[in-house]
Amino acid sequence: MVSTLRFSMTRRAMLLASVAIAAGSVGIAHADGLPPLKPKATYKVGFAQTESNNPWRLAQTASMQEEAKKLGWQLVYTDAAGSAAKQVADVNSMIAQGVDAIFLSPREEKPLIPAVMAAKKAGIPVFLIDRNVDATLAKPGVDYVTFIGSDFVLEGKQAGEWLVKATGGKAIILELEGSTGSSPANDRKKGFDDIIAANPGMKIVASQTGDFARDKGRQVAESLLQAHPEATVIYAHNDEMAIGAIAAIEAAGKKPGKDILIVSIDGEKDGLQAIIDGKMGATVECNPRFGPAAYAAAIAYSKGEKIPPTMVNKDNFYDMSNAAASIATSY
Ligand code: GYE
Repeated sequence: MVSTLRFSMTRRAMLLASVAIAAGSVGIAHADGLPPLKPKATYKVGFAQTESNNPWRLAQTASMQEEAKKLGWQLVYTDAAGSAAKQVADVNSMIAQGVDAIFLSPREEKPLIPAVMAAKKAGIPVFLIDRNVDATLAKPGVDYVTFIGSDFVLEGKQAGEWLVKATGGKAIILELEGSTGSSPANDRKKGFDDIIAANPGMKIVASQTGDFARDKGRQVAESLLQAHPEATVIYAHNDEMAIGAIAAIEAAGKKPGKDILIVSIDGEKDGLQAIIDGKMGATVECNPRFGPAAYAAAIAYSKGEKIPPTMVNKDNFYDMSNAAASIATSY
């Protein structure tokens, strides 16, 4: 009995030691069940993009491609063209092609869970960049390596805080939401709503998705402005929809930036130009240039370095005071 116990403890210790050795050579997170990334001179990696219909996406893709080229890595690039179902199929095709690692910008929080799990099952580490998945269904450090991106709740808060100052706490707000079910749309709404809820003189009278797209933003803003002629503010979850809203305000015979204040998120070139032109009040930066951070995380992971479960980008805030100075480096 005693010897059996001693034997099983010894075996357990040996097992633990072998796991520790394996973890040491392929990454500490491997011990938690994540697939390893073997140290190699060069890699074939996948980047599953959500869509390519705005400057933010194009800048993100360019950054991923440029950095892969610099490192001499092969990049398998896919564009889901705005379809979560196609993005799942894109990830499955990367798995079939035997990529070493997958960089995924999940279009929506829930529908991409099967893709994350399929890659894990196939032994391919996944790095989520820019957008997140539902935290109750998949976990960083367990199902995927890490999430690299902005703090979207904070972005929404910053937009709200700017608005409180700019309006003296009095506003009738129309909200243009991003793609339904996406982490930036969920979190930008949450952060903003929290600030508005704490300010009794501010009210969101309508909130509808413009799918992060310029023309959809214009159309939705047009109908919301008709339904709520008393509105004084438009909060857009990204600059593209804000630019669309500016067109809708002008078409309604009103002055953007005066009759209706606009605050948004991203910091794309057209957004900064709208600030310079006095049509938009402010935009919270959300940096799309993920290439350097994404591949650096993969390299660190391959060396067995401990990767934090979330890696938050440091973002800027743009208003009249710095928009002109920042436009040259924008996208
Ligand atoms: O703000 C928007 C893009 O996922 C953070 O998606 C990103 C958002 C970005 O289409 O412009």
